[in-house]
Amino acid sequence: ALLRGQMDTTDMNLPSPTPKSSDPARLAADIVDRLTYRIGKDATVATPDDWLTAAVLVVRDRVVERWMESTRETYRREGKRVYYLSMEFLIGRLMRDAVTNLELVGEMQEALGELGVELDLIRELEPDAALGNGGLGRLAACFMESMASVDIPAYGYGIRYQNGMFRQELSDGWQVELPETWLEHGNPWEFERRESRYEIGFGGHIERDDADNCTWKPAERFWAEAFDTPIVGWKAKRVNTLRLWRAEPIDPLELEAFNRGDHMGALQDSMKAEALSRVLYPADATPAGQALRLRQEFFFSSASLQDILRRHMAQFGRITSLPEKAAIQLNDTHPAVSVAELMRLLIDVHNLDFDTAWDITKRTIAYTNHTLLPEALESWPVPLFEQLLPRHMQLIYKINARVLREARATGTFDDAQVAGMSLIDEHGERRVRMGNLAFVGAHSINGVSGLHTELMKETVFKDLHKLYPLRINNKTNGITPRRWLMQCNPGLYNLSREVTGDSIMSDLDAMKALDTVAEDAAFQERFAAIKRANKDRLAGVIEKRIGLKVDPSAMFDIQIKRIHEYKRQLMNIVETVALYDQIRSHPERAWAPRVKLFAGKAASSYHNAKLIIKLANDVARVVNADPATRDVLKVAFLPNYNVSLAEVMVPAADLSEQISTAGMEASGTGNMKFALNGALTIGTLDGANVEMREHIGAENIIIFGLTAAEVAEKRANGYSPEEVIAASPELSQALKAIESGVFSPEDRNRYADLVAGLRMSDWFMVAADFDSYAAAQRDVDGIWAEQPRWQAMAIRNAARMGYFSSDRTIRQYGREIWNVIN
Ligand code: GL9
Repeated sequence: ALLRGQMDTTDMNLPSPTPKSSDPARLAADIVDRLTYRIGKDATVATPDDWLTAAVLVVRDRVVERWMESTRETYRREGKRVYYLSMEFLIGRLMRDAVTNLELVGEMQEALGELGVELDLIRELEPDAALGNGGLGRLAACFMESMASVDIPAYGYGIRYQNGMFRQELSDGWQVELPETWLEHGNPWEFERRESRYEIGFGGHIERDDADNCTWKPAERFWAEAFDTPIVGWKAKRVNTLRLWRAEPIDPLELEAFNRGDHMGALQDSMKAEALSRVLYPADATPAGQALRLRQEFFFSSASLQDILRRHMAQFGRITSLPEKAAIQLNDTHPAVSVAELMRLLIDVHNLDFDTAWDITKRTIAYTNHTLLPEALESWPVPLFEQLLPRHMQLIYKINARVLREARATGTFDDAQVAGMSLIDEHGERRVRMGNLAFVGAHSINGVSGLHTELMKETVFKDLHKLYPLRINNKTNGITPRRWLMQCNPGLYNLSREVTGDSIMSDLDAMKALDTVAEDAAFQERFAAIKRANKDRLAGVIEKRIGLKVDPSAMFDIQIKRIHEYKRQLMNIVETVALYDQIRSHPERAWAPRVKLFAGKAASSYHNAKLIIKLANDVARVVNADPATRDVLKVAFLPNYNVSLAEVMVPAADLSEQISTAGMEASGTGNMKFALNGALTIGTLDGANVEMREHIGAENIIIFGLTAAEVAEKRANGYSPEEVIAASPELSQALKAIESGVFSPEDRNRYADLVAGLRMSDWFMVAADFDSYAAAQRDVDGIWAEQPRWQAMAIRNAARMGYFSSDRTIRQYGREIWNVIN
């Protein structure tokens, strides 16, 4: 063999790699080394991007040893591995994450300093990896970091989109979407694994042999090629792998066609492959419904499962032990086709019988549901499914027959209930229900907050829950305190440690010690000074981005998240208009100065969401230009919200807006980030807000509005928004101003339909909750006027967020679903 070493290296006496030093002088020399030999540039001509790349390569080197050791350790121990399958990983920038978790911040600063380069400046040049839409994708990123931090052997599997989430620009206040090119300067974090590739098929037919064994003969075939990014846990205890797949053509160039002169046709395969991993669907909580999306879902599910089975067989040699050695977590229904693909691989490739395969599948797979919005439940037209994945369609019918047999055998379900449990929706065009497929193919189905999990049992999965009552469980979301406290708010982190000791990054519950100094005037002053410095920095960003000057001593009131009607940015804007009216009518009152900040992207096809962005900008234009309110009210919409912008806005917030219609936000995770950074929350009893209130204490959070049960009751019994509006002079006046064009004099009808929607149906209960919201805002003003009280509340918020560390969430998954820790 050419490579003897591939067989057995034990007695070969190979030289070991040079251990990587973390001495600043050594780091500096290594950076120059990478610049010279890897990038091929002299220090005198190196651009800031070159310095960043060189620095990343040096940091990456420090990760690799721990990475290999982690992999070897799991192998030696014959440990169980966790596989997190997700269409989205919103990881953002990795430099600061890696450097802090390696505990090399000071050393890297010094090393770069010696070279005349500022770490904080080149860090800002790193592209923000936005391979996700919002909360679901960011949760996957926090989970990856936590799994490494709590020492769980885990792989994240997803798609290496060439274009992630679009870049948002504002043109005259309207959202404009532009492609994001995060790979423009290459990606020094990743390792391309040309040897790790799998064949992915679509279409074609099924061949059956005499023994009734099936083989799928796809008509189209591609490669999935792996790119690995190391994910460093806290103190580099463990380094896990994020493995993202890129599609490659099997036939990059059909020479025969090319020679015929059909140059485009010759590249057909390449173009089809490229389309597969080209772009992230930017629809938040509404399925795209296009064939390409289903192809993407199958592409990464199949590649990941083939990789998982290959690794399992290579180490254990016996497919039936899969559930003891692998836990596969499906992040929402996007990878739900994995249920059918795992069945196909077990039956057609590993020659198991259906029953054994079904048992293994269910014991290996678990599913997390992230939303109850009916429009978000994925389903695919049967003809499309059948055409792209004929073998999977067969298996789904077989699985369905079995589930429906089990349901009927209980004798407790009527026909309508059985139809609701079916994997096939038979109303109108027949469709494959991905949520039901994920449910029946999993041993665990979890929601992401206590409320959401209970609602899941009562609504979408009511009957499946009755049939399999032990499967649904709750795992309340969390956030990683490394990125969302230590890295984004070093001031507060360092101040906290004076009181809590050094353990908070591995034990966020230790923040509780801050309770003891919540009323301490000297501590409050230092706490407030840190907030003020963070606000000064954000004020600088606001001025730079949109040219607006804001007063950092005013209350920073922030709502940042995807723009969605259920998240009710509209209610916030309407209340802003009402407040503006009030201030103008009563200039003599002592108004609490506020800066109202918004940021977030709207799905490209979501008309009302885009209109809401425009409204925020229109209101901002009028309010900010009015000398009558100049000293007390400013409104700003910051473009292109992403993880990096969140890292600046979250630590600068005084007030966090978490005001979704109760029952509609599955959890929320921004709510947790704000509270941990010492903002007060104004919010509804929705998602994780409910549990935040329990932990923070009802006296330290401002709750208003209808409960989920009250919302359901109102919707069921008919609710008349017009009556509610008529009874509220503030709301009436604000709506009249908006619909009559006060904020859009150049197009007076711009908001007529939007407001008519509130008057006529108001599904999201904006009118119903308005007065309660406005009153809560005035309570907030009252607290703001008593600064010592505000500061005490803010400190208690930061102190009591320990439960919402994603380390806690991941440990619960590890114990209760994956069985990887005891
Ligand atoms: C979401 C929920 O809407 C959030 O409430 C929840 O916090 C996150 C994480 O569990 O999941 N579900 C969902 O589809 N999105 C969420 O944010 N949207 C996307 O990010 C695509």
